[in-house]
Amino acid sequence: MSDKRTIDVAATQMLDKAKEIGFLTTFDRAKAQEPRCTFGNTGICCRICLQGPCRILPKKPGGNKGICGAMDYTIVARNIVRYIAGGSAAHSDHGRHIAETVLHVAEGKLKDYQITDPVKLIAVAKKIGVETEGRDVLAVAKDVATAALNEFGRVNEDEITWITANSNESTLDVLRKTNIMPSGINLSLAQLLHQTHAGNDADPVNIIFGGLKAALCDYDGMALATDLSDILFGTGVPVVTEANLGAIKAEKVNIALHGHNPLLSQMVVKAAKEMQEEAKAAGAAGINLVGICCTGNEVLTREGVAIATNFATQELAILTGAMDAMVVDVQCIMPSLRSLAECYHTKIITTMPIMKIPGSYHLAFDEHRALDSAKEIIRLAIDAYKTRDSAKVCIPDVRNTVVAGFTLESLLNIFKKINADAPIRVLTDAIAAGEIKGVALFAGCNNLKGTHDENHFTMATELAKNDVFIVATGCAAQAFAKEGLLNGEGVQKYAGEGLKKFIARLNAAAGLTAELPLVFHMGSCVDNSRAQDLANMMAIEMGLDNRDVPYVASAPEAMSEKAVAIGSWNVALGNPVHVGVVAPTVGSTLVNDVVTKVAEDVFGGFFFWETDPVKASARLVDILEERNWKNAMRKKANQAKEEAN
Ligand code: XCC
Ligand code: SF4
Repeated sequence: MSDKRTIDVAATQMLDKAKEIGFLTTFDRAKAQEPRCTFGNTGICCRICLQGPCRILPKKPGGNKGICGAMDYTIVARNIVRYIAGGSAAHSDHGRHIAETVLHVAEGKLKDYQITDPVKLIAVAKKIGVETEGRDVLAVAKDVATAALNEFGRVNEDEITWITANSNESTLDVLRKTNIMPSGINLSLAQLLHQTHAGNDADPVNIIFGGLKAALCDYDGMALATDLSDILFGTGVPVVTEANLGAIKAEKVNIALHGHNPLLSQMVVKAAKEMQEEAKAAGAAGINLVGICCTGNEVLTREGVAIATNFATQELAILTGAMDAMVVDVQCIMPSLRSLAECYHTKIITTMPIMKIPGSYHLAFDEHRALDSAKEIIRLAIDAYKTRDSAKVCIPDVRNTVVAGFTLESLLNIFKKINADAPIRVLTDAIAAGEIKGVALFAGCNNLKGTHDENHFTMATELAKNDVFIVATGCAAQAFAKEGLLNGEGVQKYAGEGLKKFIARLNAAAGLTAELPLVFHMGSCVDNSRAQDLANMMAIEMGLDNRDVPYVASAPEAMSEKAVAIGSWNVALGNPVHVGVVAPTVGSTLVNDVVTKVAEDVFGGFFFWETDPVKASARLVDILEERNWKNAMRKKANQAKEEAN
């Protein structure tokens, strides 16, 4: 664990303040956990049955296996795939909630939601084979939502819809041959829990394949979540806003939208527009919404809401003393928020039946009265504002301009202005010309095993210097937002010559009022599906299998089970994946070799763990160069063959 806590200037100020007034934050708690238990850290601690925990103790007679005889490789494999099950359940349950809402809109049961993007609806319907010709929008929406809900309960041999519709043929071939193509999401997740029950599967490779099947369910759940959220709330277009704690405004009623699910936060955005006067009547200058984690990314992408901060620094938003309410839905919400809020006037409002924090205010969110729920929340915030102690307010004067909203559609719209017939060619031609080396996706969380945001910042600037086109989601994207990489200045400061030229060309064509950024913010964690769509399009345009596309992914500060699931489906779909913390697979050489080496032969994708951000960046650049070089050789060989004929 590093002594330096964060590279974020605003966070540093707040952490100093916390120290001054004696608050212990997640940064202190991370320190308290050191030194870590080596068994847990390397994955060789099994707690799957009540005889456990069993650890691998090779020096003791009988200690080289668990009590049941499970070897290190079985224990490590079981532990890691159970992370995937957790992550996949979270993402897909989020998707199910959105799908259910779309269904109820189509059935006319919900008054506060409507189909906002019928163009996307038709595109999605066509993609998954729902008839659209001459049909009413709501009828199509009903079929699309039903198709999404069918992904969950299917128990027959039929293949899952969204993966099949989105993936390229050669990728699907691999998924089928390796027997990891899921049918239903619930089925695959239940099967994986069954497979890893005590005394069940002991074969690490078989367990990993079960894990990959569950990871594909994670992909499916997030792909449909993205599609249906766009249909319901609109597909984001470029927006200009700001990021970091300086986006919290002393003179306004501040409400943070935190979690993942846009169903409620979208309504809060709408209600806030209508209720500015109520806030003014309470003596404030208005209502100011800010986002944290992926709910923040959702409302940033569609509504231009500013970013307050990302995962590891969520507590610090309360320490500003100016946060009147923090509305949370699901996932990545620290239980510590409530006890911190107690020292201030801040109201923590939980809203979902599966996410409550003892002692916090719970407002049961109901889609049937969504806007009213949102208004109640805003009134709670206004009431809290009235009790705010202005002597305690201390907001770091730190903010950066953010240009975001790059859903794949809005990115392609920019490309279209250069090449109307084949927009994606703008990107692939630049790669072919050697102007840029390829594409890197940065995704994932914060992890206090390292310095907060440091891996994110170092890696993005290193790759930019090496002319890699960068897209980002999740808390990684928020780190870039706070550090000034999501604006035109970032390009001038950090891009290599080739990348600079490429982005300048896009700027000239885009005709936006703001300069395009160094890193293109694609949205929340479920929007990693947008990045995969980009990789799939590149493969088609370049005439390649996904495994050969100059596209890499990285989670420099991975934390959550969801990050493990995302990384795993990236591998299965052919992408090299860097993770900036050492995964608990290293306790078994066999398992570690399977996911870092053998996987490449089978899927084209593989993992590597590297905590040093400079080394990790160099490896990613090497991988892109190797893929480009191999593609060029292949092309040459094909040409020679053709000429010989
Ligand atoms: Fe959570 Fe999505 Fe990770 Fe951030 S990046 S800590 S999962 S909010 Ni998904
Ligand atoms: Fe120990 Fe086996 Fe039980 Fe795991 S499943 S806790 S290794 S006895």
